[in-house]
Amino acid sequence: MTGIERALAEVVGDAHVLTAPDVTASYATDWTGRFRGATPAVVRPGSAGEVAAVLARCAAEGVAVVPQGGNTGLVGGGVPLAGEVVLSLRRLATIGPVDPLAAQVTAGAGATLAAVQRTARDEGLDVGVDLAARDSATIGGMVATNAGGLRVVRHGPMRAQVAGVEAVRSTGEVLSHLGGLAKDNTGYDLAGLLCGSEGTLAVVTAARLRLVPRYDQRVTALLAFPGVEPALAAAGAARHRLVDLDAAEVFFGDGLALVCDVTGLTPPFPDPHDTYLLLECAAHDDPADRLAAAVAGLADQPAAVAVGTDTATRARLWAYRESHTEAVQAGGPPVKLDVTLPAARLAAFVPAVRARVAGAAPGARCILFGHAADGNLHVNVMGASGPPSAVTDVEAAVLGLVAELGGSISAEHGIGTAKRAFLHLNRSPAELAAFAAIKHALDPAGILNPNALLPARA
Ligand code: 2HG
Ligand code: ZN
Repeated sequence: MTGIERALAEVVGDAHVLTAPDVTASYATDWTGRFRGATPAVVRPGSAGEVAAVLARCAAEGVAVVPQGGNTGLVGGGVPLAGEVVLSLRRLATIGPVDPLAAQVTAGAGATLAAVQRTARDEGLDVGVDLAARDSATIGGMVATNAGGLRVVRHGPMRAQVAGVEAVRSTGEVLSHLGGLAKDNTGYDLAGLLCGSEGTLAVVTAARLRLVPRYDQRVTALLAFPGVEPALAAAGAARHRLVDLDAAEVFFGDGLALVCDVTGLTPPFPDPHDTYLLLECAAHDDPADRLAAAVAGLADQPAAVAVGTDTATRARLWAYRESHTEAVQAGGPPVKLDVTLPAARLAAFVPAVRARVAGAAPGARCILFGHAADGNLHVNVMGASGPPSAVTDVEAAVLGLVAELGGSISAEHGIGTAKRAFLHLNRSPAELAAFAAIKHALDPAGILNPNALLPARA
């Protein structure tokens, strides 16, 4: 062990400083395999106090740290790309009792979303955010990245669920504000600031979460359309008409064919269609009639409809959408982009982005899917991951188009390391200067997640 590793072992115990390369390897690579780093040590503290002592020692030695939860991020924001120490928060997995009156719970940073969902559901409540990586994604990482997911249309992103956080600065100071008061106008909203800060300002160790009602009656409908315009018009109509709309997801014929090829799922309809819209309603009473009436009232009727009210049918309809990430990944690490467009420009973006990708990387496959009601599309480009310059051409082409259309280059996955060179497309020099000032004020040693979010210093 080196000097810093011994110092960290004094804090967390020898068993919680991992240094063997075969053990640390999985902490040094992201889920897609696109971002690969190396680390001298993975440190696994068991309390906020230990996180504080670890950070204080790292700051004293000028050792940079990459905080990491479930390592499900898709933008390289949790990968030690320049040999940083990995600070794994997974041992902070305690979930407090649910407060049924306030409808809140406090969860440790390392608790998985699925574990918190189970705790909340046992009390007749639920977590407002849901996403496909629920079994591995952790609350700390979800706060740090302001995770979005499948229910944003109804409950908002992670920031809307967070009523307070506990976090540790690189100075070793613990910021704890977990009271969860509904009204609390006592100064800066540090919890809000830390949501989406991607581990660059402080390390989130726990969060007080607002919970939402647990809706036991769910109905899911998959609608097929001949083009993207009527599908998005249907998503907009559903949003206005259905108070219990829980999700409105979009995907396309090429993505569905890929999903069916890779997973062996049978296609939902005998004939292929251009665009698919998955709507889900959830309520205390059966929302099936309300959903059927909304579909019947659509100006452009879908060419085909499949409805699921039982768990197995609903799961199959969801699998067409949720298996996209895995199906794309089966072709090797793709270029992954995650963008939002203004609602009125989303339909035009679809053919435009396909054309830009074809221009930047001839022969690459552009698989689009996402959260229709949020204007959020995931642009996955397969077969363009050759030389890094070609990847950058695709990224520059797509993100440039997004910026031209007034969109965001990161809807829900964050900037990470993948998009830091493009942040200027969305953020002015004045905003970036404010970001730098905040970073310096909270992390004066500059050791927290140095490769993520903020543009590299010249
Ligand atoms: C989803 O919506 C996730 O399924 C992952 O945000 C998106 O794989 C992706 O690009
Ligand atoms: Zn998504």
